[in-house]
Amino acid sequence: MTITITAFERSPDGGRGLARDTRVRWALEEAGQPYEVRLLSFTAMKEPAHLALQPFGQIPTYEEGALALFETGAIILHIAERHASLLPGDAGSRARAIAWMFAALNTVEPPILEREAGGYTDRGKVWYEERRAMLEDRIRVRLGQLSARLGDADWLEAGFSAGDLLMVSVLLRLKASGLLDACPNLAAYVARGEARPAYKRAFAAQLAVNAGRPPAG
Ligand code: GTB
Repeated sequence: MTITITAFERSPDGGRGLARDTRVRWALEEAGQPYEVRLLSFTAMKEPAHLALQPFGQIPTYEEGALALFETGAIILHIAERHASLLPGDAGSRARAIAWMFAALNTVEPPILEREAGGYTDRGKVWYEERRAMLEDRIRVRLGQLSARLGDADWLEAGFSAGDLLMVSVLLRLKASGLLDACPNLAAYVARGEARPAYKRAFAAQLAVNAGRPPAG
């Protein structure tokens, strides 16, 4: 059955792989699952046809026959549940990998998103620097905790899973910030994720859409 995802027609990041279709592309590549992409303008994302798939007018979405999904966590869990390369078979290990998926999205990503969003919306406000410093402290705390847990392991549990896929995707958003430098094992963890052939294919596919085009916005 054909799988179709949606992505920005022109990503604001100019193809740096930060838009969330990249994580879905990565999961599909790990699963060896071919997929098609429907590119959307910002206008089309807010039109009824897309809102029927994604109530918040965002990308990515996932369509597979009669099934339409939104939210990258749900999409990646759906893919992972069907592919052993993304979730272990043993029930306990599987539950642990899913816990890391939630940890990436609910515990690690929020302050990272807040910092990033503030960079667009809050610059020039009198409290901007103070808030940014506070958010960076929160990020440092989470990175320190994650770094302590990862230690010198390659992945968060016994082998690579959808939990690592989401955690690396979240940490990638910090690459340009320098915040990962304090935790060399996390920087190496991110590099290990980026070195996976499936990630490289996903990154190249989104870059092919955006290369040579100026960032939107
Ligand atoms: N919780 C949802 C999910 O995980 O699926 C969040 C989806 C989401 O944030 N989608 C963003 C979107 O559609 C694109 S990925 N935004 C448009 C809108 O809300 O109107 C977030 C994103 C966008 C751009 C960059 N960038 O250019 O660096 C990075 C990340």
